[in-house]
Amino acid sequence: MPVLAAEPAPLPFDPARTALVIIDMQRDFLEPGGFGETLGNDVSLLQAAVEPCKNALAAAREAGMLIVHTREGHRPDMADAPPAKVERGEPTTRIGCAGPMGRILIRGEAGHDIIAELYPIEGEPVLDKPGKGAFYQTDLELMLKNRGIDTLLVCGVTTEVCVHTTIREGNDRGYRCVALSDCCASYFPEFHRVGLDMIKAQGGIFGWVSDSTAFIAALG
Ligand code: C5J
Repeated sequence: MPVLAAEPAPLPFDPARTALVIIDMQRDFLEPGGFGETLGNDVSLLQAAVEPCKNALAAAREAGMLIVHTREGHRPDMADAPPAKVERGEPTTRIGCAGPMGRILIRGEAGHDIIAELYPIEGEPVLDKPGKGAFYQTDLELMLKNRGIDTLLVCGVTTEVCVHTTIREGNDRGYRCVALSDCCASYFPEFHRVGLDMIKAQGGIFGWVSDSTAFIAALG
């Protein structure tokens, strides 16, 4: 069985029981001119994760692993958007408002879609999630159960929000969850660094941290 070099300890994993989960690599978060940049963020910080993610995705495809893509967003009628989520932030840049690439975080809008570099191919499920975690109000757990998955390699943005929430949710459900550090990113480098430290602290309190190079090397 391949062994993934990881912290706090190496992790043996069976590729047939491991899923690559790519969180919210959406145009609005990553592209210049998108919603993230409109809020004053430096999107180049997120762009740094694209190439490593591309490499991990290619290796996972080659290995025949389950690959799941997620998108954060809501129905156009916003019936699934909790008022407590919608009412935050400046009134003109809230969920559902007109943004540079369509309505912000609304399904079907250009900015809600996944960036071209990591676009899903046929057979790769795309989960639309209304929350930060990929398990909340989605059929992710059912998909993983049906495939006998026990390990999740998690990539995407942002490290401290949707990646973290997904890893915490997965850990509580009994999955071995690994953040691939160079495939994740944050608008706040300090949050990225500390977010990864938090996962692997105390003997791996809710997961492991590895990177794309170690993953590709483990697959041989
Ligand atoms: C994600 C967010 N994807 N930061 N969303 O992390 O609101």
